[in-house]
Amino acid sequence: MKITVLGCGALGQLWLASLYKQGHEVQGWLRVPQPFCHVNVVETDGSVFNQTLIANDPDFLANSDLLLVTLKAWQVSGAVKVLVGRLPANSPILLLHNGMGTLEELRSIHQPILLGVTTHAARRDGNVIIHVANGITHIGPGNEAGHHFSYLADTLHNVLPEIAWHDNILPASWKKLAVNCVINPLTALYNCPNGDLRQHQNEVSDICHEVAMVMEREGHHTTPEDLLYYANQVIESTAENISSMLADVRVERHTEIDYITGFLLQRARAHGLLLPVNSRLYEQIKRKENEYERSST
Ligand code: KPL
Repeated sequence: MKITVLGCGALGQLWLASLYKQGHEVQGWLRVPQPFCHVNVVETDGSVFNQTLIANDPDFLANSDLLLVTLKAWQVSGAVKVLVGRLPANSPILLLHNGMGTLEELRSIHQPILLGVTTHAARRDGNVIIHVANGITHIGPGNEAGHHFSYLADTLHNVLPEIAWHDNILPASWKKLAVNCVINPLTALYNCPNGDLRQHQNEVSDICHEVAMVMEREGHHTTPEDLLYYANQVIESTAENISSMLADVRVERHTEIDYITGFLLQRARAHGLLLPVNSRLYEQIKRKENEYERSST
């Protein structure tokens, strides 16, 4: 396949390297246009992929079979809207990011959209991307036109396993949202690795209670206990990790809070629910973000 990867951060480079190794034709797409992108990935087995690949080639984009979007949630809809008219009409766009809400922002787009959530962990260390842990990527249709692309699961599974196709991706997206609502703001506020949240079980449990209330109203059956069990599993399996939100805060970058806790609060409001614990966390992260964003302008 011919695939353009939009966003060449940790996850983007991991996909570029994996696709290239499986013989797919790939290019990167960067916001600041440049003809090449450097991909430097250390795999989980220690092997290194270090190649310069083409980037921002409009002809390649116009013939791409897939646009894989690995940007941060808040960058997605703006960037996709700019590129969508330059893709073949039936080529799907696969969104892989933390949080939810981008589908609503892209509602006017008729291009097939797929949504994915992943538990692969990759982080930047200087100029190198470390593939920290293998995981599962759940993908499924994000709009009506996206329903015909289940075959992609097999193709992508051969590239970066595991891939699971879901005719309804929303339950998997909500489960991941629940974990991000717990781990991301708490680690950013306590400035700690994920594993330290073992010491903050009351807050972890309160967040899960509130998320479960919203999920039930959204029609996804769950219980606070299920979410707490799952969140604690992820806290254990990623104990050494620095969450993406803490990483953003440390380098004073815009965070994904509006698409994580912010999305949860928006859905809660639509159901007339008040979420005091998540509202407080949202305010605290926004205050932090505003402080450094204001001082940099
Ligand atoms: O997705 C993550 C993130 O850091 O954004 C978790 C699951 C919390 C792992 O760190």
